[in-house]
Amino acid sequence: MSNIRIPKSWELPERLATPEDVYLDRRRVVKAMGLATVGALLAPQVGCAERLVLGDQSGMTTPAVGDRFSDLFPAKRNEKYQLGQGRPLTPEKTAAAYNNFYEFTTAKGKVWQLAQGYPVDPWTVEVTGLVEKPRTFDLDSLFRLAPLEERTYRFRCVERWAMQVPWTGYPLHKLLKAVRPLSKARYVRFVTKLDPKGMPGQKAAYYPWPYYEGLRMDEAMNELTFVTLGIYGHGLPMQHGAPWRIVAPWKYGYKSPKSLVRIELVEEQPGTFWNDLQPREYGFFSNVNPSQPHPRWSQAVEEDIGSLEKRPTLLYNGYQDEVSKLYDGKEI
Ligand SMILES: Nc1nc2c(c(=O)[nH]1)N[C@H]1C(S)=C(S)[C@@H](COP(=O)(O)O)O[C@H]1N2
Ligand SMILES: [Mo]
Repeated sequence: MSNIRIPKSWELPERLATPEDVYLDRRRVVKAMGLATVGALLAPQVGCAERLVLGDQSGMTTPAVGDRFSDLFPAKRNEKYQLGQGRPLTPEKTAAAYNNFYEFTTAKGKVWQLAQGYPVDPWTVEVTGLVEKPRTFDLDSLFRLAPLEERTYRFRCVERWAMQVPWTGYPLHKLLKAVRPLSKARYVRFVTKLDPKGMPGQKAAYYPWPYYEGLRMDEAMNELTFVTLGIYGHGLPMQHGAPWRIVAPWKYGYKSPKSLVRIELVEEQPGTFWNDLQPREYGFFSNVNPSQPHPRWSQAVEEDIGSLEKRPTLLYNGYQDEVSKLYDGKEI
């Protein structure tokens, strides 16, 4: 749990309150700059001009692991995972230039530049806790643990933007089975990279770094939950969470942590970064649900970051066939 006091949303004028952010940050900005300039700085996050990518885009989509695993890409597409309803694939550069990765910056349009060149090789992932065979994976054992496949998934951020991208990887249950979970293990806790020297956003000390997340064991073992090593047919560029991340496409995007270094199998429900910061706004389960509004905005509609089309949000982001069996409707 963090000990920081987060000012409540009613303590700031509504127009300064932006999604998935901490008001303390705003207050500092307001104080430092004076109110007049703040409006321009805090462009609305849904439908904003940040998506226009200007200037030099070289390296924007380059895999952070370089060509080290290029023999594994592109992986064969698993046709079971269709976008449905005529949804188009998001253009690669649109997805690459509009990111949430607070370790680098809260400015979505700048993450790719600040993240570019971040070193991810060597990298290790410790899988530990309530398991028979705790194990530390290096990049080779992680990338080569199971055959890679490509899946096109819908992806929905709690801030209402949505995209459709092809991820490459394998189901998380393959990684978890390799360490033999004990029956006592009921939750999985994910811990990501801590490096305030290399990740400029981690200098913002009021966030409880490193970013951490969690899933219930049955959610982690679900076929959809994906160890994600690539996107658009190649390794992940840094801004998408290289060298690897989780993708859980029926949940809001913050449940898909990037750049993981440790997985712990635990008995009790673990804390999560956003739930600890703003428990009123971000639950543990955080399943996409059009009829469960966020305290500050409706979730009924989403906006596609590629086409800018607005469309109805789908329960479980459209993955109800795969996941509704996990829930009794009370989870938030
Ligand atoms: N480590 C880490 N993982 C993270 C985040 C973050 O700030 N740090 N942001 C989350 C949020 S809010 C979203 S919407 C997705 C965005 O993924 P993308 O930038 O690849 O689209 O990453 C998630 N994973
Ligand atoms: Mo998000």
